[in-house]
Amino acid sequence: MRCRKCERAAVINMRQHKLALCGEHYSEWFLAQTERAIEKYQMFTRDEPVLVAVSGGKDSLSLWDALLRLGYRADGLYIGLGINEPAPYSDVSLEKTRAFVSSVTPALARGASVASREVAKQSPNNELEAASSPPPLPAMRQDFVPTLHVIDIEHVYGKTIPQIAREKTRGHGKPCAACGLTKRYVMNRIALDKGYAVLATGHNLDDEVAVLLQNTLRWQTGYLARQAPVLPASREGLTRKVKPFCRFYERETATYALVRGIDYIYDECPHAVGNLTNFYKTLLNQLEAQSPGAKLGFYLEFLRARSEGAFEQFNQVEALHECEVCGQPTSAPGRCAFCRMWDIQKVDRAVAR
Ligand code: Q46
Ligand code: ZN
Ligand code: ZN
Repeated sequence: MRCRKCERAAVINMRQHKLALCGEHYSEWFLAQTERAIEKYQMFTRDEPVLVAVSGGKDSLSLWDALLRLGYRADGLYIGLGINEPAPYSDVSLEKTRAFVSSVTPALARGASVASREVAKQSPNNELEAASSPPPLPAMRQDFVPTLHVIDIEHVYGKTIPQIAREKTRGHGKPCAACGLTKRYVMNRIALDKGYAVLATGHNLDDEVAVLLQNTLRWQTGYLARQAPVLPASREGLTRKVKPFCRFYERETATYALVRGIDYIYDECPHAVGNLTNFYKTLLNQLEAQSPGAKLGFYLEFLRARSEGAFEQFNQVEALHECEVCGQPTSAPGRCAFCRMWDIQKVDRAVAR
């Protein structure tokens, strides 16, 4: 397969776009599409500081990389969950994130390429090995050096996610509910406290469509009303949340990471194995194999219907209260779910934060 633009060996063939591209032209295309999504959905401007939630995985590291190359003022936030059984998932993901920062920081300073052929060679995708040279980077601003914020949950709150999950009913079975609540809280808190205009996450099209299918099968109209590339800061205490990669297939973000030489953690969190979202992803992949573009069509048509007001009546902002401990918005009076789960009692916002 040859690149549509230059006849070099293609690293990816996107059937839904009928487009095959080499590493250099794919990087260009990927960055242009990212920029287009940011502008189309009015996510943020070049003057606004952006906080990227990074997990060490391909999506979040690619997102941070792409935003930096596009000239946005993007910092990273890594949340250490303490998930190291049965495999050292958290330790390895922090290592990968730190390695990314140290590889990209000097590159940003000198405007050089960080693409690594070594990583491309390790790729299971043989086409990538055919890429003859690492693609050059687009011009990037020289006046910004990104910061990585690391919040270690055990260090700040006294327990790892698996430990708190074992203690609380919320964590029965898998720790995902406790983990999700904690991550959402900490991301919002740090974004607000450190003055970021917006919080960006690396959710890709496969993630979004799996959630969409899940919510549609159950006609969760409230969730459908709130599923969007941009979640505005609907009230004080909540930050704007955006998903610049929501139109990229998972294999597209993986290919960008490989082409750019980003070394990410390949393994999923051990608790993600066998979850419902992965089951829906498998179903949707079967659909996509029969009908290329089906996932993208499902998502974009949903966004169109949503923008035409199909779910407007279900988009009710709950009457929110202020948590009596940390001050964060909460649906019921008293302590918020986070402060209750972590048993934060007193008005000590330094601890809650
Ligand atoms: S990190 Fe946390 Fe996920 Fe692992 S424990 Fe579940 S929610 S699966 S995105
Ligand atoms: Zn090309
Ligand atoms: Zn609280």
